[in-house]
Amino acid sequence: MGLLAGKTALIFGVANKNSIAWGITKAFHTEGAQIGMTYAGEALGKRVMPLAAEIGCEFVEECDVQRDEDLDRIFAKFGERYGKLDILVHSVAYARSEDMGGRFIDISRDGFKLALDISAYSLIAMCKRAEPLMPNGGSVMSLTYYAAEKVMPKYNAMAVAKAALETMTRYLAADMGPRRIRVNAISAGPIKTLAAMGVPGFRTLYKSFEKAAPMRDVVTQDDVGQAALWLASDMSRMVTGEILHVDGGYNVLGLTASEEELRELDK
Ligand code: 0WD
Repeated sequence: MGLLAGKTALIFGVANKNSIAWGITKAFHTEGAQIGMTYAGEALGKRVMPLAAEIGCEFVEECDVQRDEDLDRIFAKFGERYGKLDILVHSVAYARSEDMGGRFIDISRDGFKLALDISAYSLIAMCKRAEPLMPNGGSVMSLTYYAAEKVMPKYNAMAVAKAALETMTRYLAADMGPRRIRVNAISAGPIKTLAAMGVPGFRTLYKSFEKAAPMRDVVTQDDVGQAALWLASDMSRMVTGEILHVDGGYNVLGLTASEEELRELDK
């Protein structure tokens, strides 16, 4: 019996086979969950449909998380089809390129609103619709990044969105806990995905991460998938409101130096 046998999961944010959400989807599928997937826009649909077919997923819906009517339709349809929802995954983020990079003080009002709406508010909108489908409790999770905690070059508007997402994780956990619904976030180390490649300087950041992280390795979609599996399963039944770092320990460092640079300290 799989860890998620008998459970249903709705996953937002598979764009292609490199998406973190796809790593999570594969892990859930292997452990027996019934999975529903959504994708943003027709172009991505072409990439997502074959992936859904790979795991025999029959619930694949187009969804722009900025549109309440899309969310209403998807949650209603999921409820009709499966009767309940056990696991909700939010793996969605967007900020305009001009609001990632450049100077922080140049973020526009509209760009700020857009990044916060898509990358953070959407989690509240999803939880609101998921709750009635979780009468026996459930597990909600989203994806965040270290830029919410410490200044990372270029993240600007996205960093603020992630900070909101992390605070929301705690408030949602407190709000939904009495209904046995847990809400957590995974703070993943840098992973080469479509969204990440849009971050100016991502390649440089990616290389320096591997050299400095205590585990001396990069994080993969599958690493995040395994952590998500734990959060989704009953093994984490009393864990809520947490930001779980899946980053090879990078966030504990005060000095992020390569091994070479660390050797310099001995001289
Ligand atoms: O290094 C990384 N890749 C990290 C990503 C490190 C730590 C956290 N994350 C987070 C991201 O910020 C995001 O919240 O993980 C989540 C998933 O991102 P990803 O897997 O890195 O990127 P990607 O495969 O591109 O999926 C994000 C998707 C979008 O893809 P594109 O590339 O088209 O923006 O979010 C979706 C879309 O599928 N998305 C939307 N979905 C519904 N409605 C919308 C929208 N309006 N906008 C973007």
